[in-house]
Amino acid sequence: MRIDIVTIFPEFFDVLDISLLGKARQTGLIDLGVHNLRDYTHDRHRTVDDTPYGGGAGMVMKPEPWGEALDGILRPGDDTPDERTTDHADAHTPLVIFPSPAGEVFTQAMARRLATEQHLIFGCGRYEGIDQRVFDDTAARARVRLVSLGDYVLNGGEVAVMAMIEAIGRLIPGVVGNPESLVQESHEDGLLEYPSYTKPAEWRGHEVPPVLLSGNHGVIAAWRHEQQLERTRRVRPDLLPSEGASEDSAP
Ligand code: 5OB
Repeated sequence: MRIDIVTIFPEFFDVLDISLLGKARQTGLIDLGVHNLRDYTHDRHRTVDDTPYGGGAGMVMKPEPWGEALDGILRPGDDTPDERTTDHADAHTPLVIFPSPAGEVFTQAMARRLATEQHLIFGCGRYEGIDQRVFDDTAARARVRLVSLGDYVLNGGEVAVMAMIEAIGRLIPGVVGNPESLVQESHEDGLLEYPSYTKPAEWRGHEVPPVLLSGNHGVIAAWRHEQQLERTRRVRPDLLPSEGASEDSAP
């Protein structure tokens, strides 16, 4: 998978050289390009923002540097030139993601779909946002999505992009060594994870639940599933299908 990031803080992504995803880059599974938005400005101060039309607090990111940066990344021929047509709705067309609190919420299901893409481009906005015409202009050449990490405030898109790349990257075949470990995770089966224990069997007076020492794999699996349900009911009831939903909503 090719991943491009446009940001005014390129050093922020230096940490992608290490850890699991750093290995995926070395082996060629992930091909990462980080682009400094200021490299696409032409004034002495490398200005990327300006005051909003219509007034209001804060600054808005200017369209021109974004246009030039994305022009270079989306240059025709960069992505399977022979199959390039007017059809933008397939995994061969780059997908441009702008992290935004105004976007659709990022989920594990979205991460799974994004892990099948050939080329993802992340545009990290700062300040109060990016000139709307950047999204409109880009949508004429590529697929564009605004994606939110959740209902809270961040100063910019960088942290959101880092989280998305970690969630997506580990789902690319070969990036995580043991595919079994992927399906056991919280959210992969729609439930939270069961509690885990390792040795010693007793620590500071706390015992490992005896069922886990029983050696009976059927009973252990049933206990773990019950723990998942109990936990999910208690802290994330929103993840469970509500019992009344099907009756209440007549077709
Ligand atoms: N808040 N997801 C939640 C976000 C966010 C703020 C952002 C980007 C993504 O700022 C650009």
